[in-house]
Amino acid sequence: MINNLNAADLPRPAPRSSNPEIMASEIIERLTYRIGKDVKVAKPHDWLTATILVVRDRIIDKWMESTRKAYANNSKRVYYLSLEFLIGRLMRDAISNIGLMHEIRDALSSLGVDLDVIAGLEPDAALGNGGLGRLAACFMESMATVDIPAYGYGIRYVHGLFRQQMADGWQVELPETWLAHGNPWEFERRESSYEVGFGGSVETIGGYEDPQRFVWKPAERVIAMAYDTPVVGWRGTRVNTLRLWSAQPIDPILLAAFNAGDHIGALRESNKAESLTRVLYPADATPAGQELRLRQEFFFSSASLQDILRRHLQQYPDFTSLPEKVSIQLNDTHPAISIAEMMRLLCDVHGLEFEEAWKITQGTFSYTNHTLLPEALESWPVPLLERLLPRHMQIVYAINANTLVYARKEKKMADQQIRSISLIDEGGERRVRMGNLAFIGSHSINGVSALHTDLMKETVFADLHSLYPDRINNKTNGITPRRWLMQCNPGLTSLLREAIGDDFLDDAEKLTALDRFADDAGFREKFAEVKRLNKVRLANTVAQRMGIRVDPSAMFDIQIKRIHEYKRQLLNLVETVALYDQIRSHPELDWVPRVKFFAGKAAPSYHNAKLIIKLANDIARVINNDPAVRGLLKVVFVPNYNVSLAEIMVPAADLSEQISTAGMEASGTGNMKFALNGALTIGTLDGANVEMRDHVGAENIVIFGMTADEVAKARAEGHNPRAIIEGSAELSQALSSIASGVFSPDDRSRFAGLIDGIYNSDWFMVAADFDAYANAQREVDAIWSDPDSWYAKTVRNTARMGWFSSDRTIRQYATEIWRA
Ligand code: F55
Repeated sequence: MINNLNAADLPRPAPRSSNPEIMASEIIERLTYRIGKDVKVAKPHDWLTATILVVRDRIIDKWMESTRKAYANNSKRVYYLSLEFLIGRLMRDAISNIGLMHEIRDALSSLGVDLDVIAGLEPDAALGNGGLGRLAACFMESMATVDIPAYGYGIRYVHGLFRQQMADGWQVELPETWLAHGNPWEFERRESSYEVGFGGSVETIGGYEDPQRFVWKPAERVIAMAYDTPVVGWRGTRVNTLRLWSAQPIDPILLAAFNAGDHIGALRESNKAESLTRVLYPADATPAGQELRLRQEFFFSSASLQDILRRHLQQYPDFTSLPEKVSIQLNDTHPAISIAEMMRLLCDVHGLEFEEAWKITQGTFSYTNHTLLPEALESWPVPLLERLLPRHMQIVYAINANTLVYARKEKKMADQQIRSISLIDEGGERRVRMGNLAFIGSHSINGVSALHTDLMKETVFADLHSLYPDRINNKTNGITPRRWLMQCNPGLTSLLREAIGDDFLDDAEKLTALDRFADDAGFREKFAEVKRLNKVRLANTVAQRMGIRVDPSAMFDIQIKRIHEYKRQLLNLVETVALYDQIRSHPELDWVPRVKFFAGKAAPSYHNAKLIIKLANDIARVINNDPAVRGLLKVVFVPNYNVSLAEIMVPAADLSEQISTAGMEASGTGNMKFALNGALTIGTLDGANVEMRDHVGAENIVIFGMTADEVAKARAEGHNPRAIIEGSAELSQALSSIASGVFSPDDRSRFAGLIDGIYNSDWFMVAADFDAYANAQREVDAIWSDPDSWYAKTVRNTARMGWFSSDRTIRQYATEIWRA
């Protein structure tokens, strides 16, 4: 064995060449010897695989170097635990970050292959639902970019987020199969396997005299096997690892049963194990609450922690240094059971005392909250936890006892506060509150925008905040400018380089140099031309996929995100109907031609969200076919929204719709992508919109509607939507036409329930904000009608959005939370 040599003395492969000719011959080599095909019979997918293998080689050298460096320097390691990583495609990102775009393109074209064509065949890794999962993907790229030794831990779902198809305007979910052609990015690590248990009982050893020890005897066990994907930072500075766990049976087949003729029964256990990591839960706000989901959460938490502790012990004598050398960031509460699992591993497996283990646990963990919606806060029934994770339930009780004693005795908290900070929700069926567990077990709890963080302190975590006033802090979200500017918008990137040089490529905040070009008519014209070409590209995509023709000279007004009542696609649709009515009643006015684009998936069990999709399609059919509209308004619902579609739609937007009910969108990140790419935002004072206004300037964003305080007040005091509706002729007409079936002649009452919700409670303030929104839209029209003013504003948006780079966010996590 030679692995006991010094790193410097190890035999190494020759460095990979970046010469296009050599890379071309390597691609042929991979095609022949790895895929087993010659050039004549190779399919486009084979070219893609061969190219990825050649790109991957160039990353591996840097990958190993990064791993060695972290070890040699005794650097602190950051672990990002997330049940979701919404990555999208990897190849373009990787090629561009290692700076080989031209070379690979040339290598391929010398072989008669078009890089763009094969890049388009790469499936999206859609291992996430929406913003939370996409944030994890941006963070992975930024952590590599700012040179932080980091690992992402998650689940290697066989099926990512479902594909969305339209059947007569209704969403239909189809299984997604991203691994169908194999996954050339990943490395299976059979040696990194861990056992994860479920069920069974807890045995107590020792007692009065000896220190008491607990041993969990699980009834079921599965193997967690690691798959590693390299994540390259900008300019290839550092390559980190995304480690995704796959569940494997301990016995692939029960031979005794098989031999006894029970061929199905022999596979039952094996199938059960594998089903653990088969599919991503498709809900992005309401936790599924099924046992399988809790199993997924514990499975990946336990495997990750075992891996983390093993790596630590390889390098350090014991766990006293854990908080100094390891930071574990919990992406929402989905991995919160890790707190109890860490305590179990430290106490039961490694023999630490409870108090000592608790200090280490708290010093190591930090938790990010992504939502305040009460229905989104995870909690698990006590009986379920007791049955599936009996030892963890004991640990939860022990943590709770310590916390409540401290709160009552030292902090003199009253019953009401004690009830709210308790890990156990006693109202009704007893449940364990995962948010409280994550909070109490962490030294840092952060929100994802300034407003959201303030609301965390005032609402769900008010009592925990008064108990631990130093813990809550803000880390406003960001997006990676590599994917969300340089790759998705090469036209704009070139123009920016021409205008302000290359500094912004390494530091997005250098985009401020563009500010002065807002007043330069020549520049604005070029900026507008880039936008036009991006709109043509989207128009072509829509023509090709849906057979709908849209005019690229119209304003492209885009709302793309998960479908949710709080995100208020319905407000946008109602306003669309009102505008449609206006255009027909006032044909003599100068209406600004618009195309309203929508895209997004609804959770399969979210009835109203699915109805909203159907409404969008019903409205589109009527408006797009009405000659009285004279093409001034078009509505397009683009199916199967995913990262790759976003990469086409974001650069093509003139207007970005960020219109959630104030106080309900924790941050939003799509808002940032659009503004960076030169769209004007119409939005509420919600989430990160508030900080976007501060950065781009109030004159460069169109803000409307109630504030979070006003929403809270209206809800508390009860507002009267009926009176509001009666007071607005446009709104009443739009609502009654939808409710009466103008857009659904085949089922006139289809939308009656949806509209009743506005009349009867208007929880999401659709009626309350309607007039303000409609007026804001006419203000947008006025700006559009003066192109100089429009493009001056949109240029300033691009110039001033650099702060929203996820590099800045990650640096703040690193200095203020991880101290890495
Ligand atoms: C997924 C699963 C469950 Cl069980 C609950 C929530 C989710 C989820 O996808 N949440 C989510 O995407 N939250 C979003 O996080 C973004 C990143 O912080 C925010 O920008 C956005 O406001 C928030 O809704």
